[in-house]
Amino acid sequence: MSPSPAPAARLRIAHADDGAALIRFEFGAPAPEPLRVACAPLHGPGPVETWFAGGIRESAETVGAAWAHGKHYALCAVSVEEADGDIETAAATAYERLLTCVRPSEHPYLLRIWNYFAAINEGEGDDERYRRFCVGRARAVDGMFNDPPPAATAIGTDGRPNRVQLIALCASAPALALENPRQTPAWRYPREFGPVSPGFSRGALLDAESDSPRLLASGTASIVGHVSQHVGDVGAQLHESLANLDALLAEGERQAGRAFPLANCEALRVYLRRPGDLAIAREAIAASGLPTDRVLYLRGDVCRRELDVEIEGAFVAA
Ligand code: 3EB
Repeated sequence: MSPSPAPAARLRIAHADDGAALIRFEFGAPAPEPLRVACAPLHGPGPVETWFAGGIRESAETVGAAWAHGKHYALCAVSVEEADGDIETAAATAYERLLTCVRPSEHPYLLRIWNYFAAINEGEGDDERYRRFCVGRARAVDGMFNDPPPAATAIGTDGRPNRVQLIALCASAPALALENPRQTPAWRYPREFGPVSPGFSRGALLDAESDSPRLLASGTASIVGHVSQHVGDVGAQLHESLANLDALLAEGERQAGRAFPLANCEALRVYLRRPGDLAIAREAIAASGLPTDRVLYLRGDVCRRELDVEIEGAFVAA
């Protein structure tokens, strides 16, 4: 008797174009579509990253919003124009709309959110746009959002300030939120990093009870405790970010009872502040044991101005 095929994973990520995807990220020049991200691709398997979640029961896209519902997972993407560069209000409006869409739906749990907007480091001190964004987000979210917060990324895109863009992976059941033993939880960052602490977890463990758990790593930078490391040295920053990723994967293994080896990376994004750092970054990634053909290098600004690189990715259990 031939063995029965393994049950299909609830989620699968590929760098190929396909209309059947739940989420189809497209990276490139600024454009108003809700899933078009204005981070220029620098190197990698292509400008499109697709997340599959089985059959799509319903999907729609309109001005400033897109959604798609599968069985276990859903996409909700919301873009809001910044009136006169007011990122705080735009962030609050975007999060209000996101929660209005998601909470009464069949997929009320936010597992992972990508936050994109231009000129993230513009403004000084508490006026920095990233810090204003954090204030707007904190103002708009509900109690469920922080208990615990989703895994996330916040990256500065190319172009001039015009809109804030949220792309959220939602689900019918919660994920297991992960923290990183090498890093202070972001919600406990001290006051020096802004008036409100950022609301995100370091990672999310999906389908932990199934045959194919997945670990989604949040945007991971060269931060140990709450302190930025290796300022001015992008190679050392990437090395430290990879050490943080290793620690997160080990934490996932502790919680899931399944290993998440670097070789099982399904997709990794490397955001570089300076395109000229590409060669150094590729060298560090090649030495890490990550599958280099699944790594997409993008131009993007880390929300801490002193840092030059951030990584995020998805890992399948061994
Ligand atoms: C950090 O560790 C880097 O504000 O949603 C990473 C992931 C970062 C998400 C967010 C910020 C966010 O603090 C920055």
